[in-house]
Amino acid sequence: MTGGQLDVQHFDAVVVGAGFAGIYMLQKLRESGYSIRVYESADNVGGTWYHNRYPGARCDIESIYYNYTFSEEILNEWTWSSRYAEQPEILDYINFVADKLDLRRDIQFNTRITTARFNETYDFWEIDTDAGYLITAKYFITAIGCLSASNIPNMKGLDSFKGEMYHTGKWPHEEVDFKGKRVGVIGTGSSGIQAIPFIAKEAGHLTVFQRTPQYSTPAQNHAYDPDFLRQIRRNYSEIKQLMCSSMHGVPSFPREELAIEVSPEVRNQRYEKAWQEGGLFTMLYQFGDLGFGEQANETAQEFIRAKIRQIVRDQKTADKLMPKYIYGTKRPIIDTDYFETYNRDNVTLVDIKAEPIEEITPTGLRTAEADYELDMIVFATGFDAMTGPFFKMDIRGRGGVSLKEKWAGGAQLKTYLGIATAGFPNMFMITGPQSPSVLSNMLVSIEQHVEWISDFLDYLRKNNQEVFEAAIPAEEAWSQQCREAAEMSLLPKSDSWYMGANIEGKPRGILPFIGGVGLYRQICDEVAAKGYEGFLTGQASRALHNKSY
Ligand code: NA7
Repeated sequence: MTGGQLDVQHFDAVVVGAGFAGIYMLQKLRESGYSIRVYESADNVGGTWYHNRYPGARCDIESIYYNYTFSEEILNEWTWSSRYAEQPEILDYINFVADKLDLRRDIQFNTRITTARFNETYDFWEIDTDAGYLITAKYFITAIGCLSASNIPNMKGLDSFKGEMYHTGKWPHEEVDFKGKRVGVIGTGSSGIQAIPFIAKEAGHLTVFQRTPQYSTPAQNHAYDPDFLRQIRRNYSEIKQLMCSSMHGVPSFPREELAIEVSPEVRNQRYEKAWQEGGLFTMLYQFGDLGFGEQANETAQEFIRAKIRQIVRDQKTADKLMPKYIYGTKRPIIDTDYFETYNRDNVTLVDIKAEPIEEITPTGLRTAEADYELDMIVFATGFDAMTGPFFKMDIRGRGGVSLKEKWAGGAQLKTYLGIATAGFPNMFMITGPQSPSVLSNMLVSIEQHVEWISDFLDYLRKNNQEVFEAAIPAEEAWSQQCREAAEMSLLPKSDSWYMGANIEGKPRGILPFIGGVGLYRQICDEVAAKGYEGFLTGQASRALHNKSY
């Protein structure tokens, strides 16, 4: 406050979040001469990689592809140590980029955006923070990540627990000591499967509470050979082109050959090779029909189930670990010694479908069958994916309508390209719902969105257009296209977070666009080439309503 008046800072753009997306958006808009401020609730850059620091946390995309590609200098100056980088190394990398580009001076840390309202009289966003001051910005850009709203299930007695309690997605910065403790892990998604082998090595006893058994294949992580890295650097422009035109943002493609058309021997040889090679999509890419044909998919499922039976010595435990859903309809998981961990004497597996958790007690938890005494509970229970991070803020567009009202409570999710949504002028979402995002190497998706948004802003400036908004028919058509694409795949057949099925009360529906990053890029480029078709642009938001596109 100065002289009894509230200080209001104005920027061309306000970006929420200083993870990979936010800091690249900052760099891009700074280059184009916009005034920009990034707000970040944490005390440093990193986003997902700042918060997900549980033991064993590492990326499931190969390091050489999981980095920025916009700067040759940055590419050449950074050397990854291993095939799948650990969380501290990725966080070091983000810090390295932030320092190199001198980005911190435009980032306000320890500040959470609580509310953003579009002011239709003046055509700017009014933004409140938990630090209590107001900001205005012409453009409001979310870079809030897809998996940043952690999900702790609302279990009876949760507050009564007297021991330590953690969520993998909000891991403390202080070291967590498992030594000699009785630890319970709830959840066996990617996070649980990464953390469990690490915790088991230290804990006195580890009890894993599993709801859905998972397919997981070995990551086959290893240190990088310097010669290999030199070769990658030499060929990076070609590699980048492959990543950008691919399905999942990595430079490989599914084979065309169909699993149902080859002999069982050929199938098993391929699956065995994939198992030995490691990689997130390696198994799924062995045949062209694994993502679409249930019979074909069953062959990959059976291969993995047989591997689990071979690895896990106790047959009762192995039975509990048998996954049954359609492989690939939940995000594939890669691990290091996950199934082997169940051969340890200090590890017990509890199937909570057979004996549901009834309540958390002061000293542990109670299932329908038994009481488990625990010193620590680790929730590896995932996230309210993609839409959840938006609902942590109160975002209001035209007529004061909130985004939550628009998307939640049974309403169908609607966006245009996952970048914008009708009724919310001058707002961009980086890797928003209905973009490929979580189904891809996030870095490829982030760079594509940031560059596309930046080009669109330059177009608006050049054409003296003050406001843009997704047109309703364009949004309807895109959202329909997303649903139809999903229906052609096997994804809707599983209760995954891709379908919003992990969160009680969340409307069921496909969250990402499943058509792949190559096709998606092509669509976005065509929209741009046609003068940003599907967007209304003009001098004032009030006039946009009368326009057709
Ligand atoms: P995920 O993949 O959503 O996994 C969450 C796990 O927690 C999964 O096993 C869930 O079982 C389980 N879960 C969720 N809610 C409950 C309740 N109420 N009770 C018991 N168990 C529960 O999250 P992750 O953090 O592991 O991974 C998220 C992404 O990060 C991952 O896909 C990668 O992209 C990186 P369910 O399968 O729903 O039965």
